[in-house]
Amino acid sequence: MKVLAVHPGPLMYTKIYMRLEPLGLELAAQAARQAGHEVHLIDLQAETHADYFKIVDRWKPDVVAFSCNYLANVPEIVDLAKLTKEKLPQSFILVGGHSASFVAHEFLEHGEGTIDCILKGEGEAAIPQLLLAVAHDRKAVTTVPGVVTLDGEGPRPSFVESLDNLLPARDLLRNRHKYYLGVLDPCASIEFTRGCPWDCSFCSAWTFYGRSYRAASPDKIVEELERIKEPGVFIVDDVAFIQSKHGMDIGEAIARKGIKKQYYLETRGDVLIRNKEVFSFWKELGLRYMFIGVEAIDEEGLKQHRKRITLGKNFEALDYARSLGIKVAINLIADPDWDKKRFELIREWCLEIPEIVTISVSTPYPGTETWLTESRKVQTRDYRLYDIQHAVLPTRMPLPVFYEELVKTQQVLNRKHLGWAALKSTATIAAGHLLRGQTNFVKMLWKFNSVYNPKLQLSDHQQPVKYQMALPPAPQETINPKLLFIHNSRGRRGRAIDDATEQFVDDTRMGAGA
Ligand code: B12
Ligand code: SF4
Repeated sequence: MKVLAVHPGPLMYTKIYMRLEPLGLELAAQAARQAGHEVHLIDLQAETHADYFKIVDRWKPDVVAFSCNYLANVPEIVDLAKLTKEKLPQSFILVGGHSASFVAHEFLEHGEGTIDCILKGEGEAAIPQLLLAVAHDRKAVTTVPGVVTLDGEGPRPSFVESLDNLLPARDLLRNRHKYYLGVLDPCASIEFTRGCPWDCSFCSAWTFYGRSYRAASPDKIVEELERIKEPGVFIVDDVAFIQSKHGMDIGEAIARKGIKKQYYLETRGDVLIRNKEVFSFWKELGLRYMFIGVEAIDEEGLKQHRKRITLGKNFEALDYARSLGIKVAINLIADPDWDKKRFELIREWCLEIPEIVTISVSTPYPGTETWLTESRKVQTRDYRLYDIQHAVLPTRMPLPVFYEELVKTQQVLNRKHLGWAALKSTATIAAGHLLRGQTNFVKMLWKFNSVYNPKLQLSDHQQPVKYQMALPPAPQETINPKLLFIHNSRGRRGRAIDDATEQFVDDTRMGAGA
C-alpha cells in the first residue's frame, strides 16, 4: 500500500528557537517500509498545507498516518483528516503519537468518522500489524494492540522488543537543511534511551512509557551516528545520561570511531552532579549545549512539581555546567497565580545568571497527574492554547496583565541571548553558516518580537473554538498510577540497566534527589 506519513505544523516555541526532525514519525515510517509498503513523509513544520494536498492529489495514498505528539496540533490534524477523506474516501486515516494516545476517544469523535483509528503507544511496535489488517480486513484492526476506533479497541499497546532494532527513515525527510537547534544549524536528532524513571506531576513522559527506562546499545548508537550527515545532533532523551556507564560506553565508542559532532541534550541537575565524569568527557566529544529542567527557584515550587531535587542541587549543577564551559538553557514554570512582584523577582534572577532562561506556563495536560488533581477550573478547552505558552487556568491578575508580565520576563532572554547581542558573540559561527547557505540560526535571532507579543497571546483566546477538549475529571486525591499509563507497565524489569535503577530507588526514598 501507499502510506503517507505526516507531521503537523509548528507551535510557538518551534517558530523561533529550533525546528527538529520528526524522529517518532520517521521510526513509524521505517517500520511501515520494512513491512513492504511504499512510504512518503511530509513535515508541515517545514512545508505547507498546499504541499501536503499536492501529494494527496497526485500520489493518492491508501493510508495517511499523522503524528500527534502535541495537544495543540489536534485541531489542525482533525481538519486535515476531514479534507483528506473528502478527496480520498477509500483512504484509511490513522493518528499516532504521544498526545493522540491520551485523548484517543475525543480525537475520533472530533473526526466524525473521517479518522479511522488512533494507534496508541510506540508506533513501530504495531504499525506493521495494523497495515496488514487495513490491507486485508479492515474490521480486524480492532485486534491490533493500541488501536482505538469508534467501534471498539484492541489490547493495551506493547513495547518494541529492543531499541537496537530501530532505525528512523531519515532519508524520507525532504529539506533536511531546514532542521536546526539554535546555533547547531543544520541539526539531526537521535535517541539513546527511552522513558524516564522519575514522576514529575506536570509531565507525561513517564505516564506514556509506564515509568520504564530502556537504552540502545553503544554499538547501535555509534552506527546510527555514523550515518548522520548533519554536524549538529540533538539527543532527544527525556533525561540524558542517567546511567554513567551507558554514557561513558557510548562516548568511548564515539572517540574510537573518531566521530566529530556538536551535541545538545536535556538532563536533570542531580544527574549532572552525580555523573560529572560523563558530562566532562562529552564536553571533549563536542557537547556544546544542555537543557536543565529547573522549573522552580523555590523549594515549595520544586515540591509542588514533585521534581525530587533540592534547589541547592540545581544551583550546584548550574555551577558545574558553567565550569565545563557548556552553554545551558533552563526552564521555569510560571504559575497563573503569580502576581507582578513574583514576575519581577524572576526577571531579576534571570538577569543575574548567564544561562538562557525559558518560561513556560503551568498547564494541566491529559496524561499528567495534574490533569487529575488540579482543582482550579480550566478556563478554556481550546486545544491550541495547550502549548504551555498560554494560560489555561485562572490567572490571579487580569489575563492581559499576566501576558504583559510573562512576555516582559521572556524578553530578558531576547535581550541577553538573541538579536545583536547573540550575533556579536557568535559572529564567526554565523558567518560560517551563511557561507554554507544555512540561514536558520541567523534568521532566528530577530524573530522573538513577531512571535512573543502579549496582544497576540491574548487574541489567541478570542479565536472561535471549533473543537472543545473533554473536561478533566473531578479532582482526585489518590490516583492509581496504572490508570495513567499508556503501555502495559513492565515495572522494574522495564528499566534496562540496573545500576541507575538502584540509584533512582534510593533517591525516591529520600524524597529529594541524591
Ligand atoms: C524532544 C522533545 C521536543 C523537541 C522536539 C521534538 C520534535 N521535533 O517533535 C523540542 C525541544 C523542540 C520540543 C518542543 C516542545 N515540546 Co516536546 N518533547 C520532546 C520529548 C522530550 C521527546 C520526543 C521525542 O522525540 N521522543 C523520541 C521519539 C522516538 O518518540 P515520539 O516522538 O514520542 O514517537 C513515538 C510515539 O509517540 C509514536 N509516534 C509518534 N508519531 C507517530 C506517528 C504515527 C503514525 C504512529 C503510529 C506513531 C507515532 O511512535 C514513536 C516511536 O515509538 C517529549 C517527551 C517524550 N518522552 O515523549 C517532549 C514532549 C512531547 N514535549 C512536550 C511539550 C509541551 C513541548 C512544547 C510545547 C514545549 C514548549 N516549551 O513550548 C514544545 C512544542 C514543540 C512543537 N511541536 O512546536 C510535551 C507534550 C505535551 C502535550 N501533551 O502536548 C512532552 C510530552 C514532554 C512533557 N513535558 O510532558 N519537544
Ligand atoms: S524528570 Fe523530566 S522527563 Fe522525567 S518526569 Fe520529570 S520532567 Fe518528565
